[in-house]
Amino acid sequence: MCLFSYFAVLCRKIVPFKLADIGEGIKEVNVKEWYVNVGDHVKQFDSICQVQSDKASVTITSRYDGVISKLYYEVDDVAQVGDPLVDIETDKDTEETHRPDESDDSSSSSSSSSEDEKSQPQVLKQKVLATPAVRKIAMENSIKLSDVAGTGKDGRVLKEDIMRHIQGGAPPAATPVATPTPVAVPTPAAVPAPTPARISPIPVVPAVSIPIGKDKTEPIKGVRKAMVKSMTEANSVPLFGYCDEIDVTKLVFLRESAKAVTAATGMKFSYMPFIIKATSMALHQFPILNASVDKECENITYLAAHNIGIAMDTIEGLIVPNVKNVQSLSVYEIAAELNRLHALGLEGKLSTADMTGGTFSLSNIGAIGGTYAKPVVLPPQVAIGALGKFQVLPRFDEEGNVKKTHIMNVSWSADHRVIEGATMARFSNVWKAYLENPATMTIHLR
Ligand code: CAO
Repeated sequence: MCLFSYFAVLCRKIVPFKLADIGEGIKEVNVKEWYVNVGDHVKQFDSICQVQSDKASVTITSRYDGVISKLYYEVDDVAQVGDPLVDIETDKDTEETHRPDESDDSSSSSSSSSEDEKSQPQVLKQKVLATPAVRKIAMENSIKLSDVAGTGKDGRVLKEDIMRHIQGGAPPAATPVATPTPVAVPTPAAVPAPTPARISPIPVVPAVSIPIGKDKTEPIKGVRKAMVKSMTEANSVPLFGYCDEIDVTKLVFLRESAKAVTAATGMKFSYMPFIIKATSMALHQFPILNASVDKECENITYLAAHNIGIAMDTIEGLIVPNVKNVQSLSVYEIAAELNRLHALGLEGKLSTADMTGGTFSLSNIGAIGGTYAKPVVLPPQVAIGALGKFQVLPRFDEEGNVKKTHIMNVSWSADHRVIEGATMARFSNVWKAYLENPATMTIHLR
């Protein structure tokens, strides 16, 4: 060994790089994806790995320059806060320049895709970009990710790309990413004549690979483990259920116009932004439904912000991010925020802030199918609504003639310890009135 390398070895030190406290009382996380391998050189702020807690997905970034000498976990393993994630062989200089305001723990950043892409080390840029969930689908279907045309940011392979690959389709032309920029409203003549809403086909879900004739037991992890906890807690709440049918014919036509107006931005404009806004407007009259109760149900807090949680079906399981301060947002702003949450949710990249602080929830199970449901309130919230699918059905008009109508069913559940059935029914009537005559929502516009 030459004198220089001998000296270099002497100066190097192996530092166990620990998983820092992520906050929100999170004690453990699932390791979702490694961005480094043993032998890789990392710099401060380079991404080390992606971890998933029951609240959010977080990118762990390095605090040192050095060489990775050990990974403590495999993908899908559970890592405890405070335990080492990796060993990094650092040199003395690096150690002295590391971020001064932190202990020896790892640093974490709530992920936003753009930040992630910037901070990912060179090794990541050379491989096919995809979330672990997408990799799993590819593996289960014996598909090489490099054979799939990725339509996500920087060529990231999305779930839709895999599905399309399975079905043998070509990738669609690139669509611009939705941003909440103001839209030039076209003249009435430019808006195409309204047509009835189209219900999207149910996507093909790839089969979970279970060997034929053999049982398979696996640990419940990540988002599904969080569901075990939250639903067990929810089960202690006595629920009151209330259902109704809403004539959404006018809303269907309004949505078509909104879609036409915003089509140029590439933003998806579903029924949800109107439904979310109508919920907030009805909550104004029933603040007890936008409230939280303490564990023993001794106190109720009426909440100022209408942070409406939206149940989202993702490959990792059910998540409920929330649109914050709906009371101050326009329908357009709600649509933009919903687009952002939906995109991040499908990528498993929602931040802790997006996932916490919800005050009331909606579950659009009708996007998948069905009419009525039995939603479960998410404590400490006190109410939730489930929406059925929009259906074209015959109904009678005021003269007794049969007319073609768009119908959506709603199923409310409320914490019956603090919410009376009559309150839920009155709230539902106000909400229904807004949705059946969406023009009435505009009289509250500022
Ligand atoms: N009936 C008919 N069509 C519906 C619909 C409904 N209830 N809800 C949505 N659609 C339509 C949309 O309008 C859209 O149509 P276009 O392509 O013409 O624009 C299409 O279906 C796709 O909508 P979307 O699902 O992408 O968007 P969304 O804003 O309506 O819903 C979300 C977003 C996240 C709520 C939904 O995708 C989802 O995940 N729903 C499932 C929720 C769930 O699992 N609940 C159960 C919780 S308890 O386990």
